[in-house]
Amino acid sequence: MSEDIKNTAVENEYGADQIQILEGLEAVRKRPGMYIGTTASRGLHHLVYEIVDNAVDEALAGYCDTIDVTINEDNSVTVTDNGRGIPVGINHKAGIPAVEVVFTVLHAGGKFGGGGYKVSGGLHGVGASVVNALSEWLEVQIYHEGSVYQQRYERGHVCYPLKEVGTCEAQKTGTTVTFLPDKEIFTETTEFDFDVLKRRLREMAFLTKGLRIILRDSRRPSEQEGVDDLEKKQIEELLQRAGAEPPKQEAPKQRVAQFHYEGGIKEFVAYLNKSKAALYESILYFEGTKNGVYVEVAFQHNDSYNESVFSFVNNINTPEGGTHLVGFRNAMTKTFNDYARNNKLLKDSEPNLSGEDIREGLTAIISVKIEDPQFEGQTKQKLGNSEARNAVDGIVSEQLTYYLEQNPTVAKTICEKSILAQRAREAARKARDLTRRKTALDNMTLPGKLADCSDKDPKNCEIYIVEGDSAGGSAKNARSQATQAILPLRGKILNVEKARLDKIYGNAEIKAMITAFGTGIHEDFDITKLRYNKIILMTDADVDGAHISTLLLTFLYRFMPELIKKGHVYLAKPPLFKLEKNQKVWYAYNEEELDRILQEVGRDQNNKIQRYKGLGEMDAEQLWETTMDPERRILLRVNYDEEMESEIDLTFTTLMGDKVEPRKEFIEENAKFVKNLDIW
Ligand code: TTJ
Repeated sequence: MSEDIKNTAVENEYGADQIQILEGLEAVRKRPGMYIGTTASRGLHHLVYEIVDNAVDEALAGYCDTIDVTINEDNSVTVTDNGRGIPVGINHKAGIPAVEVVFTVLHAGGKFGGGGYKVSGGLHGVGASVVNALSEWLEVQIYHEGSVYQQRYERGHVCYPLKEVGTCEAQKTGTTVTFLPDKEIFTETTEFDFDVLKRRLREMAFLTKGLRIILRDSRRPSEQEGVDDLEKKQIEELLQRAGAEPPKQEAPKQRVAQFHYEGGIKEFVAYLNKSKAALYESILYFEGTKNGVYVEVAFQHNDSYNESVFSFVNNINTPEGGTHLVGFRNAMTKTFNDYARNNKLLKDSEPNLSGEDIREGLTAIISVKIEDPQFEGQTKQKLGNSEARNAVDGIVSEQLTYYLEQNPTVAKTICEKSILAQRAREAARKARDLTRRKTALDNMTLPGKLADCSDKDPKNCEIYIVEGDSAGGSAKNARSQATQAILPLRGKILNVEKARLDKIYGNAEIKAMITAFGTGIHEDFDITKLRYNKIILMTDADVDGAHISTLLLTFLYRFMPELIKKGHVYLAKPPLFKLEKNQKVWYAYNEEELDRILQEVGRDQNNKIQRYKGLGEMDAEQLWETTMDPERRILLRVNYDEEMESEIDLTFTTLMGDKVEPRKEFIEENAKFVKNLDIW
């Protein structure tokens, strides 16, 4: 092997191939967006996933059981696996070591080894060479047959031919890659967010049973993504309300997270259901290979009314579903109807259970691994392979039928829940038809409480959803009447996580929002009918306000997710402090800002500082100046990170669910979310 490498050193001059390689990586640097989507924070984190995906492939092939990811002090990242090691021998086609091909030739991933499923080179998979091209420097070490090999690259350029740099125990094998993202490319930020990496790596571990993934943050505590002082105060407040002791002040320590799930997606379902009451103890799990598609499905019902079904192809979330999801739904509907009929749980006179009835309160993961996934649809995110539909349908139908026969108690529980859902759905349909007929007759009567704007072009219009009638009154006086509509809501709105459809449709506040927005909901949803370009939630800057915002967001998320996905939903940010001095007024939106202002104007005796507890303490003029004037206000746009949709679901179910313990834990872990609901 080292013989080969020496030869390479001589031959590795600038040939035609070499020039082509450099042109390829130069193209990546010229248009990074084409390869990683964005050079903002999300693209930065994609670099890590890209490298980790290669190690996960080695785990899927059965040769690696541990992956270690470390954020180093200089913000470079090291990924280590204990696989076979990237081959160091000469690749005959390229005339250079295979490892050099992996890091310098575009789309070289997946060409080695052959067979098996690869998560790298999947939907986002662009190959390790793209990471190399976008890194200030990248180093790889390979442990193989007692030797350690190494190569370094700078902005994609080879610094020296692959060389042997030392020895190791003969049995030790593996690959270590360290890279520093290029500040010339990632101009917005090169700072890794521990929590973002943690969420994705946890998901990867759930999806690859048996694999251990460790994440460490070796940066100095001050540089680690932390919780600022204001956030700390808010968490303490929330925790006290939840009945917990105030948190002890602990010395900062190196952050480490470790994920290892022998049960794989079965444990994923348990994790998603942890804040809910399960309807039965077991989590059903089916696995098999058919038509070359490896299928895993896990599910469990809970007592809620929502469907939380997440599908994956080659470990990548498919929020738009596709053939694998269709196969799953078909199998569920068919198998449960057959069972219910055969066992007389459903009378001959009664109609079939609908798929939705069976999926009420269902938490499920569908994960398929497929060698050549085809993605369709506008955003190329929907799985199109028809063999995936047949594989999932076949495996679930067969194994679920058997399971239900063996477990009649579970079978009966699910059927009974579905029959209740069927009846409630029927009642809801009647209630909805009534409101529909009424609105049709009244030519879309807008809610009485709505103070609408006069401009009729939705592009120019915004609607403020305001907590309480008194704040609503101020907002009505303050607004710019042409473009700003105000809809005051009374008190806390219905928690849609805990109510069935018929009750939800009967709720006045919810009906008011639905008619005001104009879009309809669920299957009737039509974004072209949206009457306002911005939907702005304006609540008090305290814990109750945050709770009301969360209730409103939960409603929007469950009933009109497109509004969030398309960026129409915002949170208004009222100021926390007002400072008066010599007839001049300043507003501060957080404590640091107040400090800064005090620094500027001097900390005098006669400073008058008012801490706003609610919107009601501001008169119309103040409300306009601070929170509603488009020139001066602060709006937080609510984001929807489709890549982590299971985490979003967990956020809502945890914050809105019945169980207190998971909620406390969640608030402690996700302080940032509580402060700025737009961050996940
Ligand atoms: C390919 O087939 C022969 C044996 O080695 C297989 C391989 O490439 N294994 C492999 C690649 N293990 N780990 C990697 C890898 C690990 C990291 C962290 C980064 C990259 C680009 C590859």
